[in-house]
Amino acid sequence: MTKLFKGEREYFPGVGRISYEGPKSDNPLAFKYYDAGRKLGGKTMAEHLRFAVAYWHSFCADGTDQFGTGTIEHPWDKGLGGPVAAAERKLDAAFEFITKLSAEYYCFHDRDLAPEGSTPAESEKNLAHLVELAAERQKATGVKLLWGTANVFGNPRFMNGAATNPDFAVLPLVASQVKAAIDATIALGGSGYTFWGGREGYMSLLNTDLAREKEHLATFLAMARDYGRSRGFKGAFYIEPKPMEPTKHQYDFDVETVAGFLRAHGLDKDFRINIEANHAELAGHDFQHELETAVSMGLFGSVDANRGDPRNGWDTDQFPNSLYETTLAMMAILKGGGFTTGGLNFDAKIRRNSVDPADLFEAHIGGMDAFAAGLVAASRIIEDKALSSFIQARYSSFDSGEGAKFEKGGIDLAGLAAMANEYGKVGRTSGRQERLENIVNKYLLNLD
Ligand code: XLS
Ligand code: CA
Ligand code: CA
Repeated sequence: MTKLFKGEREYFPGVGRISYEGPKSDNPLAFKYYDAGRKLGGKTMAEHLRFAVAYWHSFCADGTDQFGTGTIEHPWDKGLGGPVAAAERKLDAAFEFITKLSAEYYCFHDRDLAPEGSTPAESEKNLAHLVELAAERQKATGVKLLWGTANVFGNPRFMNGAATNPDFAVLPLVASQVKAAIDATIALGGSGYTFWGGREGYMSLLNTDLAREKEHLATFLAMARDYGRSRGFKGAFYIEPKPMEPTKHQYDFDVETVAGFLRAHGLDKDFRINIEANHAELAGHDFQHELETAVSMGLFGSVDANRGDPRNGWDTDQFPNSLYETTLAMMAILKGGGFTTGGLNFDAKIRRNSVDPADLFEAHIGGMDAFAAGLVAASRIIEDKALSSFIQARYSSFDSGEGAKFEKGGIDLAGLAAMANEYGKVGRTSGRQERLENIVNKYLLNLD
């Protein structure tokens, strides 16, 4: 268990360490289901779930949207000194929050941790300074970095793209940020480094050389990979798919698209996929679909745990709360062998009218409980072979005889066609979807 971080000032007074009180507890600041040390299949809940707090939503965003200014006041933003001093206070607030929550990991963009300076050199200096302080706090508490990333989408200089910008002059600036963010990730012992291509896409094909931009992206990713490896980075590089927003079409559209891209450019050895639930929704897929697709291709890496709203088409980044969805997600993750470098990063934000500091705790507690419940249901479904025995039986005609021969590529089309008369009339076999759906619910109704 991590030690509580006590900075000079307490930013979340009145909230102590969040602990497990069980499903009957009425305490909004307690876990009802997430019991970090509880073991399932040889691993504790904490080891299975590897929860991370997202620095940007939790400590930087203030509720600003297109229609209004900030609503959430961060005490660490106010005080003496300039933006670096504010970043130092924010770091203390973050470590206080993360340790009170008993999360073990966090994730950041370079610009969340440290403010941009007036030159690239000054930006790098700011980041290096905050990294040094973060390393001290990590050491004092045992909190770890799940992954780092560079914000190469926010500044106006990236409005036409970052690594895919039509103007070469932008690329060195992208490189300086990515290089510094990789260095920061290595210095903090991060187990992953993420690329989310916020501006890597197009707004209109009328002004875009799509083929050239995709080549540039691959070249840049290979450069970043080579740099990280040359500096001793042993973790995973992740691509985070998102189909649209802010661009009309992003090159990292969904898992299948990213997998094709990685394989086409020989990047699939070093890169894995970081799957966000809300982005799956925007791509018109279920979260489970994206996870299963990545697992099926050996490319599963990490998860941005949140939810979207199925009734609208933008990235609402809400905290996950559906036990059904977390169960299906954990089934896919466990099927893939569970997390190695990755984890469940709450890339989620409280609503802009959730203005009390307690709201941030309650949001995370709900998300952690939802995934803990999903983990228990999923591991029992897997252990009991409640669904897998059906699936196995469903494909059993491929386990032996001509079916097995087909799977191995041992039959040609004419040979297969010649069997048509022998196989004769194929009967109707139920897919049993409703029964299987009821089975999933049965496990959810029997959580303890
Ligand atoms: C935005 C993305 C972003 C990445 C990290 O939609 O989710 O936050 O996770 O750059
Ligand atoms: Ca994300
Ligand atoms: Ca999102």
